[in-house]
Amino acid sequence: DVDASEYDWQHFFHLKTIYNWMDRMAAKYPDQLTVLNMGTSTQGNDIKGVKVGNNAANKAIFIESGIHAREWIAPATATYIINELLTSMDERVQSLAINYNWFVFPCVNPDGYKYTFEHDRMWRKNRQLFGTCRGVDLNRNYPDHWNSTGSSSDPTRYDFAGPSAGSEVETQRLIEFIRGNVEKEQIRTYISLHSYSQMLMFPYGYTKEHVSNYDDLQEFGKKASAAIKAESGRDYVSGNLYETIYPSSGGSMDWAHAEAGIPIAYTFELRGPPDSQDLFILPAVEIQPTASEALTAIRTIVEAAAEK
Ligand code: ING
Ligand code: ZN
Repeated sequence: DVDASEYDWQHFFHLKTIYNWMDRMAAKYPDQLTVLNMGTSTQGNDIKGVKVGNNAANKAIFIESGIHAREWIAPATATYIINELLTSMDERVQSLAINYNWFVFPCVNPDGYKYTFEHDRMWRKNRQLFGTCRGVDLNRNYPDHWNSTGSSSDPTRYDFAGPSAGSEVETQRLIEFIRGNVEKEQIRTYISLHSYSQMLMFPYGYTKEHVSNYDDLQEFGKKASAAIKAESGRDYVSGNLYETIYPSSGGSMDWAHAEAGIPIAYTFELRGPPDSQDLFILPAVEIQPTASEALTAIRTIVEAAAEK
């Protein structure tokens, strides 16, 4: 563990350190950054995030990461984005900070994230108890075509959808936050960060039927992959989630788009390691380039949507 002042993007950090860092940033940038708390998790950990920007006329972008505990690159990317919005010398990033308000919640599964640091690096779900086993896959728990495809009713499985739609408090807190802010804050873009596979995906996950704005989301996704290719040479595949990765229901992105009415919704699968061992364990030297290309993709999507 390090002091929050030593926070960087060359290491992966414990929940407590990420939260300390957010508090430090709020103290340093009191006019631009506010720390928010959605509430507490199953095991009583705070689900903290930040709002960057406070121009009430601006539309907002919501970024969620760490819904899967072991995908450490996702929270690291989220804090990178927060930092860039406040400190970047790149005029294109400065424009994003000026023209949008940003809600970023780096660890929406704090119990699971802690567990990957303290007990089992490969844990994915939350830590809710079911008899002799634990954990709901929070990205299968959302109340939109819940448990209809690509999820399990078996609590021992990694993709357990939970006992009912929206059963988990982590799911409930995020839903409440979005419902309470989507209109007031004009949240028009929703980004969910995962690893690994290098993909930029949009709804739906539960069906191959096309969303009403399929052509726009496809176009923005293709522009974003081209921008990543130009920046780092990496190939990110873009497309609807069902056909690009695998059918799956109850994901936060489908809920955000279909139930909360947020038109622009993506799930990013960020980089995995260069060799094919331990696919969730990305070398820390990859944090900077991975997070940078993710921000480039978000910027490209937001800019392309603004031109419509
Ligand atoms: N992939 C995502 C998963 O939850 C996904 C893909 C996203 C499915 C959104 C459903 C909805 O399985 C990883 N790597 O977690
Ligand atoms: Zn994931």
